[in-house]
Amino acid sequence: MVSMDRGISQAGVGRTVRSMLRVNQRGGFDCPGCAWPESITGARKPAEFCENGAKAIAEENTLRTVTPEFWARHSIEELAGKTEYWLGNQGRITEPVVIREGETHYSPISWTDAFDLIGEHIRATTPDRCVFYTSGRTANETAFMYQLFARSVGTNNLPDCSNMCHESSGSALNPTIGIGKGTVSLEDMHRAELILVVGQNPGTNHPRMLSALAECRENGGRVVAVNPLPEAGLMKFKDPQDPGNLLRGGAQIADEFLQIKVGGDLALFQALGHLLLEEEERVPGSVVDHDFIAAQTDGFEEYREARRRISWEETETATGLSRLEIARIAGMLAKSKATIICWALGLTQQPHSVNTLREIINLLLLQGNFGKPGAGACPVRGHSNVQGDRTMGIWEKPKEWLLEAIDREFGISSPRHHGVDSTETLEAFENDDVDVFVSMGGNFALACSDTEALEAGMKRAGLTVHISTKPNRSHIVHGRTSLILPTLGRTDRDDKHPGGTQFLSVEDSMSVVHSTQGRLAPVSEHLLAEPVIIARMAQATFGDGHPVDWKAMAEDYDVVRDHISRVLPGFENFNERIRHKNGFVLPNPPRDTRSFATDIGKGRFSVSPLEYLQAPEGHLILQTMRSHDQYNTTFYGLDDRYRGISNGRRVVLVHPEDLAELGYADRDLVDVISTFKGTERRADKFRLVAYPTARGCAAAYFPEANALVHRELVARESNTPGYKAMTVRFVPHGEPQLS
Ligand SMILES: Nc1nc2c(c(=O)[nH]1)N[C@H]1C(S)=C(S)[C@@H](COP(=O)(O)OP(=O)(O)OC[C@H]3O[C@@H](n4cnc5c(=O)[nH]c(N)nc54)[C@H](O)[C@@H]3O)O[C@H]1N2
Ligand SMILES: Nc1nc2c(c(=O)[nH]1)N[C@H]1C(S)=C(S)[C@@H](COP(=O)(O)OP(=O)(O)OC[C@H]3O[C@@H](n4cnc5c(=O)[nH]c(N)nc54)[C@H](O)[C@@H]3O)O[C@H]1N2
Ligand SMILES: [Mo]
Repeated sequence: MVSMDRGISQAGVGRTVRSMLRVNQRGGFDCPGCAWPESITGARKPAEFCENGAKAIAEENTLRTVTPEFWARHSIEELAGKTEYWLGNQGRITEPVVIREGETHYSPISWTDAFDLIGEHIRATTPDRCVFYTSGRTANETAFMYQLFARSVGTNNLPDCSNMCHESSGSALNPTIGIGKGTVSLEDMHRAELILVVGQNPGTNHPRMLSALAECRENGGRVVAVNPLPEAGLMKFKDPQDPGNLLRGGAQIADEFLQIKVGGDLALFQALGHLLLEEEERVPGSVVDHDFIAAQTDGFEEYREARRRISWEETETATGLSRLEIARIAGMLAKSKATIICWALGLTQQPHSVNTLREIINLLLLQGNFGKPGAGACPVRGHSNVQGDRTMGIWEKPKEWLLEAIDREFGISSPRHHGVDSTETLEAFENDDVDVFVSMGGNFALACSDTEALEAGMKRAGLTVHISTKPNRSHIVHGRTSLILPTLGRTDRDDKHPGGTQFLSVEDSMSVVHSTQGRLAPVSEHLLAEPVIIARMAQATFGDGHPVDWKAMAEDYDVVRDHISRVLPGFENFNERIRHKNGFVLPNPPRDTRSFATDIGKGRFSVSPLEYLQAPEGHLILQTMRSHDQYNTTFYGLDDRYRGISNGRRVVLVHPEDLAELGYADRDLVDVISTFKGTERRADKFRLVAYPTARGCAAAYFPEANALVHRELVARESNTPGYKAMTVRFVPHGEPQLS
């Protein structure tokens, strides 16, 4: 198996097997691969992980190290020419290092000096010029301390990867159903009559979800995939847990596949709403859940009125689908008494994303698909604790109740004005408004839009601090002074505390909070745990006499959890309940009681105008996506097995007929130009690949194509970058073809 091989070559046999057996087990560690839940009721398989989770773990377990000698050997100038794949492959960083203005190399620094340097920089500027970024791997206790640190400094500048990911989901769900999270459990997935998987590639990004879909189908449920690409994991699935299945060549997961145009989903869901209402008129009482609508929702009449008429011509243009295809899915919806709609980034990264997601909520409300078995909304989250980080208060737009609760608990005065999100952080870098940038994990330089402008701005910032496990591009395009602080990962033992070995907790995509504990010996004795790093940054910044007892929290994470239990609703008796073998489930009004904690106390239908993406003559709509061999900006290899692409990432997938119309052929080398508001961005040397994507659309990989994303191309309301909404054209690349 690819993944075992990778583990063994990076980490050695014993280390690999030891860690694999503890993934997602009770008392083990949470797989850092994705936020898909484990069963809390049924049995867990001996190996509760997938090939890609195994790769993520192997990546972290590596015995390769990046020592001070590495930094002495390679100048920044040299490292700037290396690929991200090369950088990540060098291994785990072993000691804190620093680079100061005018220097060419990072060099070692003691932890104490590093923290003092951070304290000096923070004290020398104003809070609004400090930015605290978080990547979604950060555990709950860490996230809670981190936001407390930022607010103690005096800022809500807490951008996170969620801003670039599922922010649109939160923006759509909070006002309509009163919670920014999904409303289903894993058991609901198994019991659904119909599951729509929209804008998602679970075969690569959430492989364990395929088992849940397979179980749904075994129980008689049906699955519909909506995607511009015929994603292999959905169309044909090989369960790595079942060798027999593997040999037989896999099962088909999706009963129906709608090959939608990029950005056409709003039109699709409006048309489905129209057809369901039409069916209800034909056979009253057959489709619409009138009792539920009357008792629990608001705005139905306006919605019904708005959906009464539809232009089929425009719907077909927007979606690239035929009326017949859409009617077939409407028929399946009408019959289903328990429907789940799942979605991921295919729906969150376009200008009209928030409205698209509101249409999904309309459909679910229409049939009463909340708070009953096998039904609900299921935004499938990305990073393993991205949902938990927001629960813990990593939010640039905090609610007043949260700040009040923090202030009451700790005796500080949290700032009330909102902070910057990730896109605004990019703007702040550009405008020279950042003096201190602290990055709790992640790789902001590559993850965000407008790569060139961002990198240039980042280099002008006063101090950048990267709390990281492995080298990445953000370390190379660093601020005038820069620190890399190496930390423990999920699988590492965290036992250098007076109170003994510590554990942390995470929240999965279905609001289950459970513990995670690494057990492997860290690759270096110099690594510090993330909570310890935060505490020491705070101590160095505020000195003695700060009302928050940072030291107590760093020494014993139970102290952090006690604070959380008094600040955050749903975390009462946190320390007791987290020690329960399955953890605990956070309250979720739509799921638990069919109720909606919106400002009007009801679920809200909404009406949005039709909107879709249109490319002018000679242009295509470009989406960016992940390959099978990548974890965001970390690459395990250069192949994309399910899509049949090997040894290259600078590719653009285009429908063969579009290629022909544009005057290109498969394998031509081009430069890609994106256009937005009269400006152009260019990325050179991409290989065209004839591929059966929807007509008029193209697909390239994140992050290679991020240089093409204009920073103002964002989803309205959520400000999530329009990573799946670019207008592009090609020009032949001048140079001779690569072999
Ligand atoms: N192995 C692995 N696992 C991961 C990650 C990883 O990089 N590697 N990343 C993690 C993270 S942070 C996240 S957020 C998730 C991401 O999980 P996904 O959302 O599955 O990630 P993407 O690769 O961006 O895939 C988006 C899918 O949406 C489709 N799509 C694009 N545009 C549209 C559209 O307009 N309409 C529709 N209907 N579909 C569209 C694309 O064809 C693609 O199948 O995965 C998490 N899990
Ligand atoms: N074009 C385009 N751009 C995108 C997207 C897209 O679909 N298209 N997706 C967006 C999405 S969904 C996301 S979530 C973001 C991802 O953005 P980020 O979360 O910022 O990026 P990652 O690549 O996940 O971060 C990888 C780095 O995290 C560090 N790391 C790994 N494990 C640990 C740990 O345990 N602790 C610490 N402290 N550090 C650790 C390593 O140093 C590694 O280099 O990118 C966004 N950007
Ligand atoms: Mo994500």
